[in-house]
Amino acid sequence: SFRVCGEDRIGIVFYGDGASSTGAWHEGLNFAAVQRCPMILIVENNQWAFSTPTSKNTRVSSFTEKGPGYGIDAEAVDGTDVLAVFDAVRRAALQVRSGGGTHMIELNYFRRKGHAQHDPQDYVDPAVIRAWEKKDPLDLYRSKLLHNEWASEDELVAIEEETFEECRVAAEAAIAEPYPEGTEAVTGVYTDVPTPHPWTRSSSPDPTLA
Ligand SMILES: Cc1ncc(C[n+]2csc(CCOP(=O)(O)OP(=O)(O)O)c2C)c(N)n1
Repeated sequence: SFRVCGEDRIGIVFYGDGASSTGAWHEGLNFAAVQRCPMILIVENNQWAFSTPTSKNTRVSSFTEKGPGYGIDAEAVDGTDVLAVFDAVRRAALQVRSGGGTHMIELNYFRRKGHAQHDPQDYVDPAVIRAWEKKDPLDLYRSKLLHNEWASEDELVAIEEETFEECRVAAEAAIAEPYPEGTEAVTGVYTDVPTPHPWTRSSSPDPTLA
């Protein structure tokens, strides 16, 4: 839609390793490639698709192998290294902006929490979770900033406090807002097709009309 609207913008889509095994993903990828969508696909390879390990999710050894089959360039990067991720995304963005079409980046790391709050992650070896604690991307980046004297402890604490406060205010504002109307969910999805209302069933269908 950015291209249709003549906007000089690119899209960045994040999805899980598990999501890349769904049919819709493959159709979407082909469509994006054929349309040369100005888009970066970022697959978060955190080694688990909910409770399914990567070994039972795919036969490829790297999720980057899925890109070339659709004509999409792909590269893998250490997802715990903030600067490496920044560099890969910056290069991909330059390529996409110069008309190179859709690009894929695989971030390799580990999901240290459950799939969602309801998931206690009891199918993962606790020793593995503990081992990955040492590779927390934010902790590693913080250490790098201090080690290279790119920032002082005081500056980092000030940034953390400011960010925490910004998030707290934003969260409170969001919680205080009224729920949107259901019909708003599809507003702006289509440009020239009137949105059918209601877009979901509000009552059970009449079986005599089936
Ligand atoms: C279309 C669809 N199919 C199946 C599911 C069921 N499902 C919920 S979570 C999940 C795995 C998601 O794995 P991943 O994308 O790697 O996310 P992560 O576990 O890393 O959060 C699946 C298959 C779903 N939510 N939607």
